[in-house]
Amino acid sequence: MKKRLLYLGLIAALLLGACGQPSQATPAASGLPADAAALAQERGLTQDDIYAALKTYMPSGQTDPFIMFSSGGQSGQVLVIGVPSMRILKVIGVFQRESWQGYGFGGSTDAVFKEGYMPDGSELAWGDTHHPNISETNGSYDGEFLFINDKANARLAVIDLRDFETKQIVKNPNTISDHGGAFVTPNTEYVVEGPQYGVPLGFEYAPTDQYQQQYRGLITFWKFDRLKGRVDPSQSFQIELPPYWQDLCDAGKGVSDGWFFCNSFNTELATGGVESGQPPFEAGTTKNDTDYLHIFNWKKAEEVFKAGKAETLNGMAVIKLQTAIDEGILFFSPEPKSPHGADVTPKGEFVIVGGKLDPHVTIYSFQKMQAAIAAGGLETDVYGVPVLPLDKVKEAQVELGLGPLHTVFDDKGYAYTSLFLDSAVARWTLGGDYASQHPEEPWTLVQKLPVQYNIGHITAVEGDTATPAGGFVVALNKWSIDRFANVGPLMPQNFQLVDISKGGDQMKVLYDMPIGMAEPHYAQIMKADRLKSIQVYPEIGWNPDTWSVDPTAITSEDEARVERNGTNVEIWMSVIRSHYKPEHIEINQGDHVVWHLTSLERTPDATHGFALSGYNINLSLEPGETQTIEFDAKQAGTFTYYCTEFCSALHLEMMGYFLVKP
Ligand code: CUK
Ligand code: CUA
Repeated sequence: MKKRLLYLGLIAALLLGACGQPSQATPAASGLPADAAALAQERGLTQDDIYAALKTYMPSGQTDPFIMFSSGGQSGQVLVIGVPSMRILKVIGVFQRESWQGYGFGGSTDAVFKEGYMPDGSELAWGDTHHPNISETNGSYDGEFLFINDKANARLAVIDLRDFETKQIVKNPNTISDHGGAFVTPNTEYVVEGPQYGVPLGFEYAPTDQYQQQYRGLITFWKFDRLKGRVDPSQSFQIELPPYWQDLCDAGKGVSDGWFFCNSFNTELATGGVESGQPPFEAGTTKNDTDYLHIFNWKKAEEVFKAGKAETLNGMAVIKLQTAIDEGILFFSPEPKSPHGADVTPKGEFVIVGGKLDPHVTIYSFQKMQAAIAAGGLETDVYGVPVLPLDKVKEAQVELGLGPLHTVFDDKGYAYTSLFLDSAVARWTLGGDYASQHPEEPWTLVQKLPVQYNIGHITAVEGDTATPAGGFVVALNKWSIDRFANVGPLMPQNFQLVDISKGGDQMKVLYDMPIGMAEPHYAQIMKADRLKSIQVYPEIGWNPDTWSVDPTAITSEDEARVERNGTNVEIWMSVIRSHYKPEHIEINQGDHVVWHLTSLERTPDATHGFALSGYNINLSLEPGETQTIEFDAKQAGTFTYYCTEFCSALHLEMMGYFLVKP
């Protein structure tokens, strides 16, 4: 009994604490059922567990204050997750077809998907998404668009956050894999696709013994046309780079706006070949003590491109390496042991680089870079790129632990770095202007919080912008091992929500969220009130691709009809609870079919599906949406079409016959 009272008191105290204002907490605290305390006791929940539960629980009907956009890794998707409840809100098909969204199964999104095929038209049906980036205005998320790269095939996708649909995929014509994308400049002038593995430009054939002469790195600045909501390849440009493996990138902002930074590895120019007695890549690429931080003046590159000093290769403007050197676009600076990550601090004055085999993060000063460039007299690498000496540009090095990878920031002057080998989140203090924000010494480690296990990226609420919001960090852990029920040898990843609301060494793990589809790399967390998404399409007949009323749409059931012109059959179909009109379509085998479907619904969430069995067609028709499918009726027989969304009590009756006469 005594124990029970203790628990009750504890929960009440926690509730009061969690709500801040004791006077406002009365309904929950005073009416707390005794069985809650009994439950806590029965389950053996600790004080920390109860605190974590109260921090993350979202009562039914309440929505999360933050939205996380996570890459879906090799599933080619984007995951949308509410924070702090860690509930999945949506899975967006990007580089793979997503039947639940009707993405890539017959409607206008087929064209989006096909845009991303190889230059010769070969199909690419999957992708490896790494880094989602929300569009920014003045260095802060504006909630309008989301971009993500496909590492596997060097592609970039544009998602419109009005309806959370993928609107565009561009295939990079001059490289075959990418990594340091998709990173936006502070006003989303460009979406940058950094490279990864060196290949000859245009991924033409060249033997690996020609590596130094013929292989190259390449960074792409895709121009974003915000009005059209699309990338404009004709206004985009690339910069040829030495064939080091450029890795993670970040855009300068604030004082460093106009500049761009990428870490790299393999300055050894290793080409592998373990099977013929060469050192394997893992050894060959880690011989040198340093690799090169790549420092780009992208405003200068833009000027050079606009002045016509770029060459055209496979339809893309490429600023050649020598031009980049001559024009002062590209500089290097040494980075310690197997660097990873390049993260710009909120005001833009420092770049932080991790080191997979170095226990430090290295902090580069943008101001010192500028001074070193201005001073001149720089040595160059073997390709002639000027190298800024590390001791001239280094602001500090902080020893954090083993395997520092990525760094994000909060509103209290702390930085948070993922430690892969240590399986920990390091909280440390920034110096410079940030020093006044926290009581601790600048540039010192404050806390190492164990996470489970092997954290890759780390993300914080608006933690990579000019205006970090603090509150939470999410550790994107690669291994989960023993954290969840055994679902076989392919185990989930583990997202761990971490409370960073209190200063000093008081970070705490709050919640484990299994990710059961692939390996997310990066995620961004945005304040939910920045979203301007729509609930229903603005007008009946809306084409989500053109973002306007489609000329083929109908506005009432009276206009539903079938017209035949020779062997061409055109169908105008209305869709509303709970019937299609027409319900019979009778055609001849071999006819060419153009089928327009319009949802006449105006009620939020009154979505209908349209599955045409045997023809590999499935649409999702959201309220007001119009879609057109086009195909040849090759198979004769009796086919059914039906609604795949449980839209009403008579949803099962929402069907029709597609009769194809032999
Ligand atoms: S990389 Cu995955 S942990 Cu692709 Cu951003 Cu560093
Ligand atoms: Cu419409 Cu089910």
